[in-house]
Amino acid sequence: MPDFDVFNGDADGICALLQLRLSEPKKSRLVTGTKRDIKLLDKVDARHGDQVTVLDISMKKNKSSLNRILNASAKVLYIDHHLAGDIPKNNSLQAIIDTDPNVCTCLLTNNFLQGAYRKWAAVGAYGDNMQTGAEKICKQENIKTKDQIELQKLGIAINYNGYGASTQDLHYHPAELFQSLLDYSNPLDCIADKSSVYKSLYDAYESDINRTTALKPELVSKSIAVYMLPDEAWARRVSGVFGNLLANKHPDRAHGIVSHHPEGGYVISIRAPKNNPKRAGELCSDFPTGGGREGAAGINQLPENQLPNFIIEFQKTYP
Ligand SMILES: [Mn+2]
Repeated sequence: MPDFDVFNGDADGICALLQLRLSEPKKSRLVTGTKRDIKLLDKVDARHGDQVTVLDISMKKNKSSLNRILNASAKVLYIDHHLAGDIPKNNSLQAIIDTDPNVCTCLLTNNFLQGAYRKWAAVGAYGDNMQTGAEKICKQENIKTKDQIELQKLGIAINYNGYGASTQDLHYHPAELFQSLLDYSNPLDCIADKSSVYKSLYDAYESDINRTTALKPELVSKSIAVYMLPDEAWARRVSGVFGNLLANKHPDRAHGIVSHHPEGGYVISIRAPKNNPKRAGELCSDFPTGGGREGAAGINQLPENQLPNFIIEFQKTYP
């Protein structure tokens, strides 16, 4: 049976796996989902001798399944930048975990592969809103400014595709998107190819993000802003990239994006201030279905009556 490649359906997860599978091509079983679908190891039924590669999902949130997989004598390569909790001591586990707010899974994978596919690492880092890391790579690669902007747009478009309540909300299933991007060892070739997914994805992103310009914050101060999005699929798709856009525009402010969960309650996206990326993960982890990292976090389904309480905690976190 083929091995398992388990990856977050956002730009960071997809571009980390692109680097690995361009370096070591293999037909694997792809296990992924929307950006918020992170308990992916529950879906992996690995046996003795299987290789399981896990990218860009919290080890803490997948701990029991990870132990089950290790107990089945499968080998695991785990690369991630979310909260991990205690890392199991097991010779079959190779864990590369770094929760530094300026590091993402693509940058860790780039180091692991000694820069084998730096441009794809830059795309994923841009997608995860890690400009500093992405720009460093572009410098090493002597990438022209014009191309750098294109790599950033590709990263944003792939990241945008990951957001939605279910994979039906997405333009492309993340596994399908990964497969079609795997045709390009150089992302600039994907950008230049008029028949690639890039153009249609970027057009969709632009049309969704343009609709946010009419939105006014529900709550705004020097230190925070909260936006409520309408109960529509475009709003669910755009919530994460809209948060990144606001974070870049107002780097001293923390941002909360509230969108509607189709089954009731709210989906919350939090961006810590870009100039002090701290405490977003802690804040969201205090609520059931919440989690994330220092700079960016979220709650998958916040009960309606919990919203006022959440806003109070948000204000306390970023006074
Ligand atoms: Mn990531």
